[in-house]
Amino acid sequence: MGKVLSDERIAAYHRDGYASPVRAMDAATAAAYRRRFEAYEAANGGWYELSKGAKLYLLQTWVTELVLNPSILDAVEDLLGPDLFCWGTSLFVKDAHNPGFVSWHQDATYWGLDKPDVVTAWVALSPATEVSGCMKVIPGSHQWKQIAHRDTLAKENLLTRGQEIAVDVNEDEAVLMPLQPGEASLHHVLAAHASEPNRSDDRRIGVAIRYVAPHVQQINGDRDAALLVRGEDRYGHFMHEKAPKADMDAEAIAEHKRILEFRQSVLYKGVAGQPAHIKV
Ligand SMILES: O=C(O)CCC(=O)C(=O)O
Repeated sequence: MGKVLSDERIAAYHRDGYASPVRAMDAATAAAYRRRFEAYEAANGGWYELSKGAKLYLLQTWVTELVLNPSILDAVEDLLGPDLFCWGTSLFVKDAHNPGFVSWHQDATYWGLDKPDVVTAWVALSPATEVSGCMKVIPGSHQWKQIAHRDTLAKENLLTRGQEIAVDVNEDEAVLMPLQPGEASLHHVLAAHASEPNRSDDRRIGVAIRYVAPHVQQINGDRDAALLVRGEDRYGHFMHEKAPKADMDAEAIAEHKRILEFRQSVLYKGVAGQPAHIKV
């Protein structure tokens, strides 16, 4: 038995490349995070503007609290071990009846990380259902290793480059990962996943948190940065980030800007054009 995942669930994650659902917080707490997200969004020109703020956990304490959520960290520790960095966060918001979708892809494709010991916790702040376009995954696809992707830069695609996996994915094999507010799914950095548009009357709001084991290294740039969220760093591969003392604290804004400029140079290496959504 792990800290929160049973041996069976841990074995299933290693076999299938995902574990879902995992309870991260109760529904009332998730609703409170949704209110904080929507208040910040209202003050900052909509979620689209916000999505440019990858690594929002360096600016907004509600996101910092999410990345430090003990239940999420316990579950990720069961998969990656006791030492954990948060390497990035990304907001995935699909408004009601919005055509936004996510093409089939493997996260590892452009991240430049040299080992697959990277887990995403995707935390639902509103219902993520088949109708609202929850994530779907191909079980076992993390065993495919890295597959080539093509950049579509498609307008309605929420991904950085509109990237899609350059092989036919058999939709019949796909498994949905529906989540209630306060639940999270966990997926492997090589798992092929996607999601359909939101056909529901509510928004589908998710915060994707990327956790990395400290022995992983950035190989697309000289250095990378991450926030140590549990345990120790025995490797020194990442510059240590600082959590914000308060929302939009001046020191945090300066640090966030410096780190994002570097991060974009990694994510957009070799791509022409600059799609709006930075998915890390
Ligand atoms: O929110 C979605 O539908 C897709 C999220 C995703 O691709 C990810 O978290 O890696």
